[in-house]
Amino acid sequence: MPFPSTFLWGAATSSYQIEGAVREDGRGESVWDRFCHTLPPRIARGDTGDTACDHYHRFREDVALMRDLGLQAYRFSIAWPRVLPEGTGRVSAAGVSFYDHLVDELLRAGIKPFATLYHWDLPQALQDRGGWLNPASVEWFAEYTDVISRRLGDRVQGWITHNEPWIVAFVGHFYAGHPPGLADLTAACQAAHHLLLAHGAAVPVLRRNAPLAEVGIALNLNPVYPASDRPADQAAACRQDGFLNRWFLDPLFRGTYPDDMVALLQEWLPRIDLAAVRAAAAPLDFLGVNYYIRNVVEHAGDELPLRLRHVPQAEAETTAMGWEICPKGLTDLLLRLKQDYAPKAIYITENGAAFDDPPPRDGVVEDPQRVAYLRAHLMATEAALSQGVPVKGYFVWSLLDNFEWTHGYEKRFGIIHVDPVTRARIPKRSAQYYRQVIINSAAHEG
Ligand code: IFM
Repeated sequence: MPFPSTFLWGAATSSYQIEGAVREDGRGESVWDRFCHTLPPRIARGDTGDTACDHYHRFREDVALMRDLGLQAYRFSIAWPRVLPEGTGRVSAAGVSFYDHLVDELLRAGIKPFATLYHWDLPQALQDRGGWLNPASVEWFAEYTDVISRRLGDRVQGWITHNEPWIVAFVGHFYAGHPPGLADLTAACQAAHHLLLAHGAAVPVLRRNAPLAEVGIALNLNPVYPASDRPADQAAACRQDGFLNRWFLDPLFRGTYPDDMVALLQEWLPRIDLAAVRAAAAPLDFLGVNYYIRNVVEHAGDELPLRLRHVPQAEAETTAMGWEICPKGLTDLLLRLKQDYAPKAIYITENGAAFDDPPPRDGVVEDPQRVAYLRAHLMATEAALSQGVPVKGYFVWSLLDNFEWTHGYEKRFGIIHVDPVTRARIPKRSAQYYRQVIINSAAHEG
């Protein structure tokens, strides 16, 4: 696979999924701490992120593993409640120091730090003030961005404002699957709006505090295909694309919400000044693409608001999450992004798969399905690259087996196995494969 020598090879994680140490060094409570500890249990097996991968104590070991893998970049997220335990105001020196040390350790290992500001662990103190439904969340986020980027802006080379704001808005406020656990479409649209405005407020702060860094956002994007060429199915696909993809892409790249979706959802948008979303369109250095699945949809009667049904693909291979494996969807998505939005650059900020791996044997975990998955998706990335899509790098999700939100530790996405009891790390065969890809890519350029 002929990737350019400048192509950046990385891996990604997030704070709540790996750090643990949730009550140490003055860290404040996050919405995920509260969600995990609220009865009845909403997480598989009653798991929590209390200890997770214990990365807070083992980060030096983890950076050494990254260096052994040949990683060139590492995408991690910053836990807002570790930095500002109450969400605003008082800064925790110990919390900031943790990220300071992590960044220095990465740089010593020759690995570029990419920091995500918000990967879902909102301080509970801010949720108690309305969370993303409070218009003040825009200023809260700008304040937090200022505090942490002043401290790390001289060394962190890539900044990502939000990770998957669609999930925060809609899974958190409409499907009730994540905190704050609401089932209210109006609230979800308001949360999405404030997330977009918060992104728009954070970008100039990052420009000021980290003038040499690249700044972007990471979206979960799903290419959507109609199940047939019937006009009703095509319209359903267009609606689903509007809901999942364009609701964020259009504000970020055009400064407006998509007209067709505003018309469809207007009943749920009463308190939103839609025009204000132009503030989300601050120019970005890159778009982060998190790709896992495509959607195949058909029209499903007239129930509101989206009027569609997902059509499972009978022959398709799936991951342990039940997600169809469709590398071609990634190529299609990248080509479409270039054509419709022309981002300056794209990083694949997440891609990877959970499989039911066998236990370690003789110091390795054999995970041939993950190797095949990665190979196919790297080829799909290369196919887009060779057609002119400016993909600059790839971050495998994930470096470590970690806390997969409501699935707890049952679903394992890591290229490094983490023992659930001892937390010992064992690189899987896929880690060896990825290491070889990185070596070959460098060799290719001579
Ligand atoms: O684990 C998550 C991650 O936090 C966000 N993107 C999808 C991953 C797999 O579900």
